[in-house]
Amino acid sequence: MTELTLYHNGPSTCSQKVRLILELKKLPYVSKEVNLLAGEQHSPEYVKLNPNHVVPTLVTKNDILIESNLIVEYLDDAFPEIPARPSSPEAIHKVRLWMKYIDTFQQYTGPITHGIAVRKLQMDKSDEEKEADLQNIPDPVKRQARKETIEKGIDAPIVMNSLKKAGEFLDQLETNIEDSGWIAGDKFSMADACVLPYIQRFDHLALSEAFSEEKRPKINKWFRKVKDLDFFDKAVTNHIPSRLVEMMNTFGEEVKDRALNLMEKK
Ligand SMILES: N[C@@H](CCC(=O)N[C@@H](CS)C(=O)NCC(=O)O)C(=O)O
Repeated sequence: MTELTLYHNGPSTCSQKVRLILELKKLPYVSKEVNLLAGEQHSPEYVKLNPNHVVPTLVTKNDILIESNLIVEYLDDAFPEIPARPSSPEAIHKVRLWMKYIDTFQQYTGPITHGIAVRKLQMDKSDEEKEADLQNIPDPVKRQARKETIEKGIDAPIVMNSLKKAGEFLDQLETNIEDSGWIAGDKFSMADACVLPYIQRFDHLALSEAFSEEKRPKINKWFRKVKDLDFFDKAVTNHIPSRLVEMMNTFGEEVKDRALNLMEKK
């Protein structure tokens, strides 16, 4: 019997990766939802577990683990019965390249999501509440970037640049999906788990035209394959309130054409 407690958030991309691997491996865990919109990631109790004020955090019998990609690696090392890595060293190298890439790419998803949708969800907050939210962000660079994103939305330079990076990410992915239909090797692996949440997010933000059958057919097919996995809903869909998906979609539709153009800007 495993003794794992996951501090996570339903829609959070980094949390989705970990839940996908937990479900792939059929590992039971105690679920502790951290409400990011309410700022629970900044609470003193949570910051003791994760000093970076972010989700996810995995608590095991012996340790407190942070960093989603490293948690995924840990799960495969600790529970190898159902593997999340392919077997050939070359395919494992490809998995690692993708994990490294995604670790860098993660910084662009926050601005895209905040710039298109989260800023709209925060409109009801008073100026004092908004300022308090900003002051909770420990890194001053990130704090300033978030401020610009909330104020200017898709016109904030950081959001525009992030959308361009998203287009590059999609190009990279389209050329890397193998004949097997997966990213590395012949099965769903931690590389697919780490990439999926970003494609899912673009889909929620009404940007799926960027990987339509005509535009990026391999991603289109891959995304359908991942969603067909028998543990997909348990790991992903069931944790994301449909009301939130509808809102992300509505706000995405409002800026969709410009966002898609920025994604394709070379
Ligand atoms: N490198 C970290 C990044 C974690 C991260 O940025 N998590 C986001 C959700 S996907 C978060 O908790 N954001 C809260 C905030 O920005 O206030 C990881 O991979 O675990």
